[in-house]
Amino acid sequence: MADKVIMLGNEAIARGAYEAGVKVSSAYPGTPSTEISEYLVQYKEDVYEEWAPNEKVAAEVAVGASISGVRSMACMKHVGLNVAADPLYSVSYMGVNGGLVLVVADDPGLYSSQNEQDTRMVARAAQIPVIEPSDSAEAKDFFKAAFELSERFDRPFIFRTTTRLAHSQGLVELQERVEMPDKPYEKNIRKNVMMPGNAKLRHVEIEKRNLELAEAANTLPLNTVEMNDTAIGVITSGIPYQYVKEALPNASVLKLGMVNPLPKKLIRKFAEKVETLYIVEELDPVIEEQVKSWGIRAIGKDIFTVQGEYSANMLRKAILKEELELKSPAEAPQRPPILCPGCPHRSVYHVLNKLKLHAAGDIGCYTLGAVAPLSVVDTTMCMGSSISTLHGMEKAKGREYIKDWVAVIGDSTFLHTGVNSLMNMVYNHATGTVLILDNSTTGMTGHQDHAATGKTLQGDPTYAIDIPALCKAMGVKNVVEVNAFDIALLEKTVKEELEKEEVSVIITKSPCVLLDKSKKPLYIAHPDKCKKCGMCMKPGCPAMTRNADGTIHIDDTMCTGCGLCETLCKFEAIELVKAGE
Ligand SMILES: Cc1ncc(C[n+]2csc(CCOP(=O)(O)OP(=O)(O)O)c2C)c(N)n1
Repeated sequence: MADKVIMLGNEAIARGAYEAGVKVSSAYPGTPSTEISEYLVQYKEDVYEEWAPNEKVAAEVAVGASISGVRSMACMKHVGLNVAADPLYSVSYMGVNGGLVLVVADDPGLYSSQNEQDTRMVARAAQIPVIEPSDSAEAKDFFKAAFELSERFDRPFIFRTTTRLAHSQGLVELQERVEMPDKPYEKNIRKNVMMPGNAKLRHVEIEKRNLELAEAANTLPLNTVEMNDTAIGVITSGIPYQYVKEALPNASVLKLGMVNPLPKKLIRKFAEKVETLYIVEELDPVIEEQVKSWGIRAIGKDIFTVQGEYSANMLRKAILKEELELKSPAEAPQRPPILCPGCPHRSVYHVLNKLKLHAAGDIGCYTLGAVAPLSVVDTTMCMGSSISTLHGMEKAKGREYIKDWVAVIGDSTFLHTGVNSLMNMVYNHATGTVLILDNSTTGMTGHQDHAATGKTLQGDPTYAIDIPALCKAMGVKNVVEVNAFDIALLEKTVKEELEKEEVSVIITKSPCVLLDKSKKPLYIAHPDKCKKCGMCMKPGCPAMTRNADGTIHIDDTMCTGCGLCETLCKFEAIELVKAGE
């Protein structure tokens, strides 16, 4: 009997990749897609995988592997697909040799993203077919099906997941790996060289392929009909299918495993059999708008929201008009996100705050420099944007305007897309100051390595990109490295670099506090020496609280011994009582 195991959605996708005979995977971390690559490591004897510096590179690596004739994949979060959009639109014309699947994880409800975009919209625009599973078992099995369809129809596929699918568990039946023989490589410039004459012909070809796929979708086992009571019929897909089954156990359901292109005949037939047709899809009305455009009457976003996650109760209330008080999932007290105790970003922001500077910010743990009491970061848009935003301000308003501005970016984000922006500053005579907060990891997404950490995804040693040398090679003359906790030197350096009439880069180098597992030094606060001035509290360390009399208490279970408070105390009221190991 086949083994059955409980797996997270992301774990099941990794297993599906292994069983499908995937040989190459490239990814850039992004919640909720990151663990797919981390689970895939266990199959490293069979699947080569890597962290790429960004999603565009990851997608192109996968395309290259596909052209060479092997099954390949790339993984990213929804906003990562924007970074990979350039190759996406063109590989759509090229098609595949070995099967090619991009896993793209959406985040309805914005658990850890800067927007709530719907990947199905991007896929439709790029004419890429999309498969969407509803549980872990489907995550594995549909993933394998995606490769078969990719090769059968010569189309790259998107495998769309959401946070709920990625991070919930279900029973999965393990199967053997299919050892796919490599497809022969045949030189074919009409298919693989996208210059206008070739692309014109390929455009015609892919329209044809997509129509064939849409026709096949009517009978594909990925799309299933469950006929029950015909008073209510629901078209749904992905995780919302689970909510439909819970809220409306007697309804008839057309469950779509392939959400682009849609099975028009199947949908029409289903719609004819039910009295009232509902379309239940999280985020955008992608299925709904198409179905309605075919003249089929359906209820969708008229009563359901385009924001956030759905739930069974939400459907009961909207469809069955049950009087339910929908409780927000966050009944727990609201806790604003904060930097960890001992985080090196905190001392950098303390200095910037002291100097009353504004920061064009970026995406990472250090985005939290936007909130009180640090309150330094004024803008955050997308990865890599800090440096170019600062540059835009200077070009709009002149050098004087940005004298109290810096750009702030993490090491992983700098390598992702910050490099190009810095190049632009040097090229276009900018004078701004950029701080690279180098904590030697991709902290925000859970400590993934990157091109400057000296370790591969598998943890093997490799060449570490030298960030200061990289900046110098691009023509930045002022490159200074400072320990993030040396606040006196950092303050002096920031002041000096802001005065310079050319681009400066300050690299604050201190590893993420969570990377160091050794025993930490311990500090205590002496109430008798404490003058209650509050200096040590300014950076907002969560390990520090005030006693009833206004003196300071350091929570020894939270203190990581960074020593920032000791440095800030002018009265020697904070003492190191135990050295670290
Ligand atoms: C295009 C895109 N890809 C991935 C992500 C997910 N993500 C958010 S921040 C981040 C990198 C954080 O690392 P780093 O810049 O080193 O800063 P740290 O969190 O370590 O302070 C990633 C991968 C994203 N938001 N956008």
